[in-house]
Parts: sequence; C-alpha cells; structure tokens
Amino acid sequence: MSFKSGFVAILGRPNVGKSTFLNHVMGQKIAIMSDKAQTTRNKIMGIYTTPEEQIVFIDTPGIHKPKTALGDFMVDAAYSTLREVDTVLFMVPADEPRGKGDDMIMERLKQAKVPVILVVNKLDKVNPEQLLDQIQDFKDQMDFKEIIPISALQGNNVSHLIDVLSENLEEGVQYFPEDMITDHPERFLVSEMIREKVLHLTREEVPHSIAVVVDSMKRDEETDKIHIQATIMVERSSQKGIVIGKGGAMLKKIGTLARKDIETMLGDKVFLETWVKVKKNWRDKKLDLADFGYNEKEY
Ligand SMILES: Nc1nc2c(ncn2[C@@H]2O[C@H](COP(=O)(O)OP(=O)(O)OP(=O)(O)O)[C@@H](O)[C@H]2O)c(=O)[nH]1
Ligand SMILES: [Mg+2]
Repeated sequence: MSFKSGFVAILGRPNVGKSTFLNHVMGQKIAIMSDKAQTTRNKIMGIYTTPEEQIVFIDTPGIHKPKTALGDFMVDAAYSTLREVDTVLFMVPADEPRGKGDDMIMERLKQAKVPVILVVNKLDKVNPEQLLDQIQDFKDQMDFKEIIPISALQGNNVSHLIDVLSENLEEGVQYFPEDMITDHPERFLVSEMIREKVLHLTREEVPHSIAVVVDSMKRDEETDKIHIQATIMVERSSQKGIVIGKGGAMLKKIGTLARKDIETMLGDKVFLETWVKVKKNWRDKKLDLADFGYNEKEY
C-alpha cells in the first residue's frame, strides 16, 4: 500500500477546545490550554505519523474581533491556513449556541475551496437531544463534508475523527521525519509553558497582556541541569506587581509549576529563573511583536 499524507487546519472561535484536541491526538502537550479566551497565539503544527500515513495538524489562534496588532496577527495566522491545507476542521462547542463569530468564520470557509469537517466538541457537556439540535443548526448554515461530535477532553470519538481523516487522505510523501512532532523549537514550547501558568493563575487583562521570552537555555555541567532564563513581559507596572506577587510568591508558584511541565517535556532536570519586565503597550508595537515571536510564518 502506498503512503498517504495531508495538512489539516483546526479553526474556530477562542476556547472551543482546538488545542485540547491537538494534544489529545499527539498524546502530549505541544499547545498550551486554558479556560481563558485567546490562549493560542501562533500556528502550531502537530505531526501525526503512522507507518501508513502522516497527518499534519495545524492548531490556530481562536478567531475573534481583534482589538490590538497582536489580535490582527493572530486572526491573520488562523485564516492563512486556508491557503495551506487539504482539509479544515471547523470546531464549535456543543454547549454554546451558534454566534456571530461562528457565522463570520463560516462566511470565510464558504469562500475557501477546502473541504470542511464540522467538529462539535465538548459533547460531554450536553445531552443527546441538545447535541442533535446543535448539529442541525450548523447543518442549515453550510455544506460540511462530515459532521463529527467529540470530547477532546475525554477523548470520545477522537479516533473516529482520525479514521475519517485517514480515509480522505490522498497519496503523498512523508513531509517530516517520523520522530518530529512539531515545527516549533524547544525554546518556544518552554516559553509557552511559562505563559500557560500565568494564564492559569491570573485574571482579567493580565493573561492577555503577557508575553514570555526565553533568554537562554543551556546545560549546567556542574549541576547537570538545564538552566533556563526567561523574561515575562507585561504592559503596566501594576501587572508586574501582580505577576511577582506578595514577597515574590506568585512568581515562585508560576516558576515551580512551569518547571515541572518543562521537565516532563525535556525529560531532564531543569533550573528555571524568571524575571518580569514592563514593555508598555507591546501588543500594539510591531517591533515588540516580532521580538516576542509574533511574526509571519507561512508553511
Ligand atoms: N468539558 C469539556 N471541556 C473541554 C473540552 N475540550 C476542551 N475543553 C476545555 O475548554 C477550555 C479551552 O480549551 P483550549 O483547548 O485551550 O481551547 P482553544 O480552542 O485552543 O482556545 P484558544 O487557543 O483560545 O483559541 C479548556 O478549559 C479545556 O479544558 C471537552 O471536550 N469537554
Ligand atoms: Mg488554543
């Protein structure tokens, strides 16, 4: 049998479970997750390889009405995948009614000449009747190639979705080596894991106002640990106070939790040092955005 391959984008509003799905398929955390909207800010590849096939998933930032240059970058990044993939997974939550955001995305999907599979996620949160109503409502809006309900969190029906994608793959080359799981370097994943902890531990505007940059990452021969130095950027000095916390307690908590995740990912002991720095309005400054890793990336 010949080898099959293809690119699949995961698109949808913020918070619907796109990254949770990607991580479930990959069996490890390559995209951070949180209950805050707009968690993912870059396109993130998850490369799923078996002896017969390679499916290259692209997780994308949740599509929303942008209010900053960072928001523009995120939404552009999500839509840019429409030119790069063979299939789109349009993900919607089972437990929230269709909204303007969904309609806006569907308008774009209709114009793109790519087959779209509707993935109704979070099926664990509704009863079968609610699920059927949700499916019917979306079915009335556009033609989907397939409609598949899943729970990305619990894993229900995810393997069925993979089977459907496999059946629709065309013959093709293996684009990436079988041991490669993502396109981003370890430094990116490290910075994201730190950002995830800040998202989990802070509220309101703080999660949206931070960026994390890894300044250095190298093995310390004496302690045999990976020594990582990272800076958490905030937009205002009041936010710096929040991230550092009373007597440094918050920053310590962020560091401890992030270190554990980073150690699991690297399979190595880690010594993590973090600093907090104010960069006024960085989300609207093109140069800062580029410095913090938010610049164009085409596949
Ligand atoms: N109950 C339930 N919760 C889920 C499911 N999938 C995801 N979630 C939760 O939904 C929230 C958002 O998940 P993410 O994977 O970060 O969502 P996302 O679509 O990547 O969000 P953005 O990156 O902001 O666009 C998290 O709190 C997840 O735990 C599911 O199948 N069931
Ligand atoms: Mg995400």
